[in-house]
Amino acid sequence: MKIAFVHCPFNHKKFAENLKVVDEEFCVAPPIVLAYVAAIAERAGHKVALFDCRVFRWSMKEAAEKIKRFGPDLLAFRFDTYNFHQTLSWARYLKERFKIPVLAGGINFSLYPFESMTHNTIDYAIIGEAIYSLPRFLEVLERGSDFSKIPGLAYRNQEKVKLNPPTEELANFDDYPFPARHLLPNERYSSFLTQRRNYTIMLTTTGCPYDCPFCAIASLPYRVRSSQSVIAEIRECYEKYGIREIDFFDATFFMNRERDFAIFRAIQKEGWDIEWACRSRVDVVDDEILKEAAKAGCRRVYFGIESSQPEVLKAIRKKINISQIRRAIDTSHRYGIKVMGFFMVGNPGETKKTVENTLKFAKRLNLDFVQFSRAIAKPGTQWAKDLARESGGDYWREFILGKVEEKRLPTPWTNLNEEDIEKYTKRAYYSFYFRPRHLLRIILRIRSFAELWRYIRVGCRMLFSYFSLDIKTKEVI
Ligand code: B12
Ligand code: SF4
Repeated sequence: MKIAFVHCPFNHKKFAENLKVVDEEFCVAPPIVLAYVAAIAERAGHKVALFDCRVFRWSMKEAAEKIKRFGPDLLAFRFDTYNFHQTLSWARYLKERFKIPVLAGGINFSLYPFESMTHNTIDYAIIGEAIYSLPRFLEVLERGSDFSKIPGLAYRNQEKVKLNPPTEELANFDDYPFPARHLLPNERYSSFLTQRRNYTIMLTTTGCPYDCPFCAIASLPYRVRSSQSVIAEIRECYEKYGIREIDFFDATFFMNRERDFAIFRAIQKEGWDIEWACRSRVDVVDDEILKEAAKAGCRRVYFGIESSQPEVLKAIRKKINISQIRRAIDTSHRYGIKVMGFFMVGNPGETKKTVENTLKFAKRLNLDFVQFSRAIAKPGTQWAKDLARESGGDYWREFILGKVEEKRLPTPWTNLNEEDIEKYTKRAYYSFYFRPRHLLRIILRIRSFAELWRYIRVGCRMLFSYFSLDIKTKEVI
């Protein structure tokens, strides 16, 4: 069977946590999830192609022309919640054009399977993991039509949606094939902070063992790949795809010390000239691990800090404290690792004063980069469940059903209103990045013309967004 995996363009949504400029400029990353699913189909003996319409900026029509040359029997899409309708419109267009079935999967099908299947464009969907269900589904689709025994499959039978429960058993992450990077234009990807090409993203764990109520990853099962598996994937990236920079997208790296040390030793022993970045909690790092990470090419760590106010950190159940934050940042800097701090504006109990204090703290910490996001009730989180209970309706469910427009969600946990949160977030970026000392620090570190151009472009957009605020807001912080 010939399967066309399609990665559609997506853009900033009103309910998103990030400012538009951040969503649009932060990264054009490879669609690694689709590359995983494509690799599963390929391992099962099918012919696959992956069309990254986002990176090539293809219109639907252009994408259709490329896909036509491949001549698929099946179209496959990954759906997240935010971009559900945007992806659906692509699926609808291509399905009408090719008159072939549409297969769907992705996190939104674990959260809202029935609601997603109310849209007739989607013929089949895999709920949960594709590793075992997808090969079985493709086999049945090719040879027969009894879908009733495929775990985690959603399909239609005489116009009725059928939903087979997914298997309870969780696959070992080591059993996954490596993402099918041979189907991707690896030389085209980059992030705002990328220093080298080729650049890729990689996953060495899924989920997270913590349970922060605002986080969508907290509900996903935590699985860890072995050092051997990760090292083999790095080797493949380095030798086969010329990759020289890796962004580990794990929710929180540095949680499995012995495994991590084994990975660091292998990178050094093999002499792989790579630089890498990762995300981490501040309370799982220490001198030893950051020192070894730096020796193995770690150049940036993104720490989830969220707030400087103990009462806010307590309210969001982050389970970290100020001295852990300071220690993690100072230690990273000691070993030449740059630090990005993630903060949220509009947390439970947040006031103008707490935002102001957090911003002052971020400046004092000597962070290299910051990201301020709006605290929102993301789909699948405890906050979203609480909001649905208190407001008597689940916005995300209604959104998938197509009954409500894209809009900002209420934040009843703070007295700050929607406008305040938006303004303080913009103000925080301006106030952090446009300090003369910080600007000079950035300029002195620029390593290429491309990097300079990136900073100018994003800087101008941030300035524009700040100057569109009214005078009163500018004076707030
Ligand atoms: C890597 C990643 C990305 C990558 C790659 C995405 C891609 N298209 O391949 C990039 C950086 C591009 C990305 C972008 C975005 N992401 Co993202 N991403 C992740 C991340 C960190 C890891 C996902 C992963 O690799 N999992 C490992 C794979 C093996 O497991 P899996 O995802 O569960 O996939 C399995 C099944 O779902 C199923 N499956 C998945 N897709 C498909 C498709 C088909 C056809 C089939 C049959 C099966 C199937 O099979 C897979 C293998 O078993 C997750 C957070 C997390 N830790 O999970 C966020 C996450 C999924 N992303 C999220 C979001 C919001 C986005 C963006 C909207 C962000 C933005 N505003 O720009 C965009 C939208 C991207 C898009 N439309 O594709 C949210 C989703 C929330 C939601 N309910 O919608 C998450 C949970 C992060 C978060 N903190 O909220 N993302
Ligand atoms: S915020 Fe970080 S630590 Fe908390 S659940 Fe999410 S990924 Fe884990």
